[in-house]
Amino acid sequence: MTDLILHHYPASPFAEKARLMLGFKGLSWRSVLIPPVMPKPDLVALTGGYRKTPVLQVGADIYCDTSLIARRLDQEKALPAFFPEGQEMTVAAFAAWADATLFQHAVSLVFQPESVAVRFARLPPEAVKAFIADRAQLFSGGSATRLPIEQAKHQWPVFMARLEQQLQREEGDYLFGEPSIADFAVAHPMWFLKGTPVTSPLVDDYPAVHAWLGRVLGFGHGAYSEFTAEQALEVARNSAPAALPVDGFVDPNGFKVGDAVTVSAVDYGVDPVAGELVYAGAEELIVRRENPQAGVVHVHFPRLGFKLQKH
Ligand SMILES: N[C@@H](CCC(=O)N[C@@H](CS)C(=O)NCC(=O)O)C(=O)O
Repeated sequence: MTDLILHHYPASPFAEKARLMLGFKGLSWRSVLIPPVMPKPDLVALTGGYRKTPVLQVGADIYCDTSLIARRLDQEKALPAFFPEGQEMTVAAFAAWADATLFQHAVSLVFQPESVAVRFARLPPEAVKAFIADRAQLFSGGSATRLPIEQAKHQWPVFMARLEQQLQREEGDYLFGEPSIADFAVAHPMWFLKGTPVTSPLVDDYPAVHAWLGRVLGFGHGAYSEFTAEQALEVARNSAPAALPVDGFVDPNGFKVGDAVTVSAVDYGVDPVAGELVYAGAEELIVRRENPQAGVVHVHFPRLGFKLQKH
């Protein structure tokens, strides 16, 4: 069973990034809806503790973080590529900036009181309170901080003017000519802002960005069908993890295959995942773990933005 299974929820911007990446590749996938707040027992049974959204499952292999999910999808279907030949460094670095800085600004803008009042208008006050408490917990222990709204408002026009200028060139319809991971990483914070009329002018006031966003969102989500968390766990239990990559990469901190380790994000959602290190490469870390619900799984993380510690 090698179906692509995306664990996600509709309102998540990073999940939208992943859905658009699947659409861009024209892939078919299974959709497992997860809760937007903790607890997420079925997801954590697969990841071993990682709680962020989305997570991609392929059999008994679990991929955390959209930067790694993009690389896994390129393996699944090489073309069209997220990292076009000759532009690998440019588009990866640009995407990392957008996923961190641009997204952080969008979060601050979306969670300003005027926008929250509209976005959460139909939710009962307790649900809003629970959401805010969950997100405070999400940030505890990590290096990321919430950007004050004044600072987000102050800086946003700089980013938008630069994007507008980049997209006004005539060399192609996308940020770097042909589509790349950079487009998907910039599109999801924009999609987030387009969620209510309070914040949508922050995107729509820029005509080239507005037109470009229409093209990226136009890739759609690919073909998907609903799947339950229990079905996804059954797939994991009934599958064996894929063969491990083989290369001569030497971990700079001396971690070796077989070490008992934890892997955690450094920015936010830093919940550690404990297991046996089975691969430490230049881009990717893989930890083997076992639990009764999921069986033996390999949990994959990007090296960038995560830390490895002895367990
Ligand atoms: N670097 C991560 C960021 C993922 C992320 O921040 N996701 C948000 C939702 S858009 C999240 O996990 N929020 C808390 C949650 O869903 O529990 C990635 O690229 O996947």
